[in-house]
Amino acid sequence: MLETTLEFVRPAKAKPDTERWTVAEIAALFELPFSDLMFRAQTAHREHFDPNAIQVSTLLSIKTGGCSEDCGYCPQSARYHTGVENEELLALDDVVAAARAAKENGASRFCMGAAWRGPKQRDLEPVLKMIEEVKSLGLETCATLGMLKEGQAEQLREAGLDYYNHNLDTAPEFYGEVISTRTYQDRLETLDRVRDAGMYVCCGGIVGMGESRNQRAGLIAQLANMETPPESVPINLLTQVEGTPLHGTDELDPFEFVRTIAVARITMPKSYVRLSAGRQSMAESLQALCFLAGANSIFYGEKLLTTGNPDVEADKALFAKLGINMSN
Ligand code: SAM
Ligand code: DTB
Ligand code: SF4
Repeated sequence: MLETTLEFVRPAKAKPDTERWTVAEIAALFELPFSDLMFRAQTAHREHFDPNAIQVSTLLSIKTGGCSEDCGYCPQSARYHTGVENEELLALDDVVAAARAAKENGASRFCMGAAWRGPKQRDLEPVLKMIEEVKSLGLETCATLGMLKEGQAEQLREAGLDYYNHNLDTAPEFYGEVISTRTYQDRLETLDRVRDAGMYVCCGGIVGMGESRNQRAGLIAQLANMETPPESVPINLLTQVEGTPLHGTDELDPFEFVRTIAVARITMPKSYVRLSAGRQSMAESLQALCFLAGANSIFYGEKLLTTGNPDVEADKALFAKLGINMSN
């Protein structure tokens, strides 16, 4: 059974106590002088990765808007008036065409996102077909469809899904301020299902939602203390969308965002840390600091799900300036 303390919600499979990061230890990393923190992050990064290689994933919203959930940051919730319309599931041909274009632009992974609480069986069938087709193009496949019920992860795996994205979003004690329609434990259960089915886990969160530094440390602790930390850790900066409850939240100091990336890198040295939402509003210099802090993955392509992302030409130019290669 899942055990809950205020500070740490124990997943079914957590690291043994002796190997666990405490929230206090992680908070102490956040407190380091910036240069010392960056040095530690660089050292960890270079032990496990080519520091000049970045993995690129392209995202496509296969089912946009009209979501039943109340995630306070999300423009796709049907509860908020954000101008995002409730659309039908995309047709297979459109998804394949987008995946082909992503591959031509140099993406190695294609992520399909759906604004669902979780897939119903009749929703899953067409998505399985999409996964098969995208996989057959020679791309890695990723999907983010919400909570999975028993047996669904296995079906996704069978269809050729490599990664499943499901975020914890924030620390356990801040979570209730942001979402009420699903619990932290619900999320951990889906993550266990993904793991048990043999897929790679993509799991991270959002910062800049008004959480404290200690709560940012709490999110990182949850991720780093999984028995096997997620292979891919997206760190999203809240993209504030008018009409959502979190619109108008105080902006996070950019150095605090860089610190969060560095702390994720140090505590999860073998994971890909993805500089995710929020890149469009970041200067190139800030993105470069994030790469120095150990971010080695991005979303690549003009759109995330409903909001903007830098265009491919701008990213290619930035990579050329920094001597960064796109890795597989
Ligand atoms: N509906 C599914 C779910 O919630 O699991 C999948 C899609 S959902 C949009 C995927 C993730 O996108 C969320 O868990 C959240 O971390 C991130 N996200 C959504 N809106 C965001 C925003 N405005 N800014 C930053 N990240 C956001
Ligand atoms: C993740 O952690 N970030 C991506 C992906 N996983 C699915 C989504 C970001 C969404 C930003 C808001 C939008 O475009 O709707
Ligand atoms: Fe729905 Fe996912 Fe948005 Fe939450 S984050 S409202 S579950 S689409």
